[in-house]
Amino acid sequence: MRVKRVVARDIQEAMMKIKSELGDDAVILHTRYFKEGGFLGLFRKKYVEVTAAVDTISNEASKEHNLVSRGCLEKEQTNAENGVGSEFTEMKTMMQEMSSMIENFGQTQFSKTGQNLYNRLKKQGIEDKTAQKVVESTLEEYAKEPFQTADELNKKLFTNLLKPINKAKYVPAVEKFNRPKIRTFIGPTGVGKTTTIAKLAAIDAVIEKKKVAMITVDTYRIAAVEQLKTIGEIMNVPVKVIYTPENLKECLQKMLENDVIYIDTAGRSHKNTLQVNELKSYIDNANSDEIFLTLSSTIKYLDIKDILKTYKDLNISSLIFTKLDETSDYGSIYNVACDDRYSISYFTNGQNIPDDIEVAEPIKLVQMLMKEQ
Ligand SMILES: Nc1nc2c(ncn2[C@@H]2O[C@H](COP(=O)(O)OP(=O)(O)OP(=O)(O)O)[C@@H](O)[C@H]2O)c(=O)[nH]1
Ligand SMILES: [Mg+2]
Repeated sequence: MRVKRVVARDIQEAMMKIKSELGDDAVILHTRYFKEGGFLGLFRKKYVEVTAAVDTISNEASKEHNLVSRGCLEKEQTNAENGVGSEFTEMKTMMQEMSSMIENFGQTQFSKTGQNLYNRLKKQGIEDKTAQKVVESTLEEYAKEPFQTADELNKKLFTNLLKPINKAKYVPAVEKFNRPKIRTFIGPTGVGKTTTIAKLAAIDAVIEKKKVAMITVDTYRIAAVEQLKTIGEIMNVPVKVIYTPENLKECLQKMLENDVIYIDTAGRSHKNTLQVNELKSYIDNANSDEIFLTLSSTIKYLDIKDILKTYKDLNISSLIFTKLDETSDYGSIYNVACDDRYSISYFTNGQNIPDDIEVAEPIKLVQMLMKEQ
């Protein structure tokens, strides 16, 4: 096969050139119009570039498809696609394979079982790559030793879902002998920071009989101070209100007799850098043992990623996911758990204090993911 590329002022001139170079049997492979030359973008000339080929093996076949004499671009392309020799057929097959590869790029082709598993994980909002890996390892195990029942398949899926998130298990900070453990809660507005503090403080104070105190630096809303004071009164736990970061440091030094101190902060939009910086100055003065970034499980994964980026310099110890009772898609939590940088400490699943909170065991997350809806 001989291939030739010519550039001309118009299609007729191009055809003439092709004909004289490759003869009557040439087949047009590609046509492109472009502009060139001129001055400051003006007076640019229009050209046509034609790529053609002649099949040196099957000239007989190519004669039937002589395109040059027709001078019609559309027909030329169709005939080129129909092919005039084995090389053209081969080329066409390759092109088809390539375009299907491009279409399926990033998505492995699974068997029917694999596809069902994959769809199930995607429906939960699990990221593409992760879902593929989990399904691949489940299918590999199936290939070695085919499972007999759906139950067995589910068990394998369970183990493979658990593997990447085992690292997300939270290890609480060790209790101090001579000074209180300080636990600070930050996060976007309305996610349930104050309610979560109330739950944990109640467990510590009422069930574990620890000496607990609460501090709020959320003085932007009167209701926020009132909210924590009311909770404190019910649980018989003292509540301090702090107005400046320096004030926080002094206050903490006077509270050394406590076992645990909970610090509540104002909800901050991750899009407001000023607010996040102000929060940072409180954190710098708190010398916290644990900083919990509280997130609602109803937040979209894309937004969660944004929030994590904004809070990345705040020395987060662990994440808390609230309002699990308000969603049935746990994929975003799973995606975060797959990220080595984060551990997850608690899940909350309702408004009841202190009942609706549990330690975020990775196994619980997989159980929720696997629950048929
Ligand atoms: N369904 C459900 N509601 C919850 C949960 N946790 C908190 N809430 C509710 O969410 C609302 C906001 O809770 P708060 O604790 O005030 O949230 P916050 O993050 O302190 O809010 P700001 O201080 O305004 O940023 C309240 O109505 C809570 O009862 C949960 O796990 N499930
Ligand atoms: Mg609050």
